[in-house]
Amino acid sequence: MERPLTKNINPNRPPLNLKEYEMTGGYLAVRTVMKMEPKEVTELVKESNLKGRGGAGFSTGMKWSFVPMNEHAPPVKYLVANADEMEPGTFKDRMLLEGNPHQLIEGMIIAAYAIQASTAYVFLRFAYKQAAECIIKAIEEAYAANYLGENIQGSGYSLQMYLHTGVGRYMCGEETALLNALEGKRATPRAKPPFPQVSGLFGKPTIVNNVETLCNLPHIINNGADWYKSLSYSEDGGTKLYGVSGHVNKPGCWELPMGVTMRELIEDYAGGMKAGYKFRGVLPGGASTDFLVEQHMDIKMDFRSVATAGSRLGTGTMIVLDDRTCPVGFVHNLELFFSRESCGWCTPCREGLPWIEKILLSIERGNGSINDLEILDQHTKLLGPGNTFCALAPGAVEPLQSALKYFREDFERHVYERKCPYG
Ligand code: L3W
Repeated sequence: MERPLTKNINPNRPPLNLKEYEMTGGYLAVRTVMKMEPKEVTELVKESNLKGRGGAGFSTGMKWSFVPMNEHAPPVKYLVANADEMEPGTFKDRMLLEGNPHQLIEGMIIAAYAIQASTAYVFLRFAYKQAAECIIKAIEEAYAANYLGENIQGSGYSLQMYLHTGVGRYMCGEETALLNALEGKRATPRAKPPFPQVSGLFGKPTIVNNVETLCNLPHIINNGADWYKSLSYSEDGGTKLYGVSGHVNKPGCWELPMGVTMRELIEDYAGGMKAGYKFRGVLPGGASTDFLVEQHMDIKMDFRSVATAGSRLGTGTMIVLDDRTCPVGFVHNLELFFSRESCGWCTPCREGLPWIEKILLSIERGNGSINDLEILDQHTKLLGPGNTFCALAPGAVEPLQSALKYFREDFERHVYERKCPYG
């Protein structure tokens, strides 16, 4: 089984420095793309079926192809690596940032060249201090070796790269809020369209790609689209960094073929449930996705299959719910997070999420009424897709709406017994 993204990551030693990275074939792909037309690079990535790993699964090559590249296109363009990993339960990008920072930088140079960006930013989560050190050092080494800066490797192409650390807001993971934050403004989302590919940072064409997405690029360039597609068990190309947390024997993060089943992840890689705990459900892609339950154990963890089962692959890092954890308390904790992280820009999200959180707290403490369940049901629709400015609130109500579907009895017991049955 090939693991291109993580094969050179060893958590017990510092990440590869530039020389060591070059010895593993690092930066060969930069030399290759500099001899290609930018359009050819985009076509190759489109052909590879690489889909965005930040949660939405949008085709990467397709996204790049929306950047205006004709003679009337603005001369200034930007590339941004979205490293603002704050989705609850998600810790996959951290592994790549701390484990092999040059792989990310090489991927960014490839993406920047494809859209002819002159400046690239790594937008990094505030709390990722160790990752910041790794990225700063790698950027300095890449400048010193002329993989960044003026006239890269004599190609005539120049690229400047900067690290920008956020201040710790979940909202900054949304690409347009991220761009506002990078401009020094309050991190509220922007209306789409126009999409950033046309009007992004400072109004210029901008591509925002997730860290894992970018780390795939050197391997696609070096080995081709067919090789990349062959790594996968599904129609989506490549491998995926999957994670499992919760009361399992071996919580962790593994690079596996895209499309392994949920059963393989939980039973084989995470070692099954801990003694004394039974599986009840799973949020497959961080917290802002719908629960899947026992009947879904054999579905493939790829974008289409998880959507067909009524959820989303999201970030691919799953949170397991067991039979000794109260589903109401579990969901309340998540809604507390989302309500605090709402940027307050649109009314349904600003007002609706704290309302949901208060109702859930009241139910959890045994003070809820059966009518509260009806109000929660209504709110999952009122805050659903199309009713809010961005994806934060629709994502936030996904665990709630599916908990009301699969664990309704637990909600009702809280109301009728006037206490949490889990003690
Ligand atoms: C041009 C169109 N471009 C879409 C582009 C768009 C963006 C990408 C995805 O949220 C989800 C969210 C979280 N013309 C386009 C187009 N694009 N239509 O494609 O866009 P979109 O709107 O589908 O999603 P999004 O707003 O980027 C991403 C979910 O991911 N999520 C959160 C993860 C959090 C992290 C983290 O902490 N690292 O990843 C988990 O499930 O809820 O639904 O670039 O421009 N017509």
